[in-house]
Amino acid sequence: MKALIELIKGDITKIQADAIVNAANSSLLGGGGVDGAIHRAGGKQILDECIQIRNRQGKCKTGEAIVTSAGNLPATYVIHTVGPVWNGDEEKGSKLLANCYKNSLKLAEGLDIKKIAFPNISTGIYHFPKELAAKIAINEVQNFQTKKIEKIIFVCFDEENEAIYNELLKDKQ
Ligand code: AR6
Repeated sequence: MKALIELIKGDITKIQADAIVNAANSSLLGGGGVDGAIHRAGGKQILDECIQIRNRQGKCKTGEAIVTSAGNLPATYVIHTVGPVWNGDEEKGSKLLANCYKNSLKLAEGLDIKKIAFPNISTGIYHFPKELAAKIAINEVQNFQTKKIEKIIFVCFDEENEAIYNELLKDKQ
């Protein structure tokens, strides 16, 4: 089965979904951008769980994902994944970004999640080119075979990403 794809413009902390994905950094201790917004809106519970995970298994490597509860957010879980910092190496960066989506979806599948929302990972502070990032995100989500996930939402915060996703998804569904 393949999940339905939806595009929303807005703030991912407001999304009612079983899981929202966070574009974190490997420290798992929070930061700016969507990471800052999620920790601010979700409260201390999320950071406490991130610290416990860090103490157990160390930092989160680029492309990998871990899960916490969602504190005060309307979602049930937050899946934290670490996108690549853009350094011009398209091949390596693309693989790592694809891993973020793959590993987040695998985690979600294991948690019986029906609805999951993604931000545009790496396209802010990490400066990954937006169009390339969108192509990778859509490709991974469309190729993901699932028994559980019914809907995958791309939450675009900025107009540029929204326009890119709109254009790329136009002919697809
Ligand atoms: N809801 C949805 N999307 C958002 C929100 C929001 N509330 N706020 C920003 N975005 P970024 P990165 C979009 O910078 O590039 C942090 O410090 C934003 O417009 O949040 O993966 C982490 O701790 C952009 O399209 O994440 C890391 O150190 C997208 O989210 C580093 O930034 C990703 O932008 C990660 O950088």
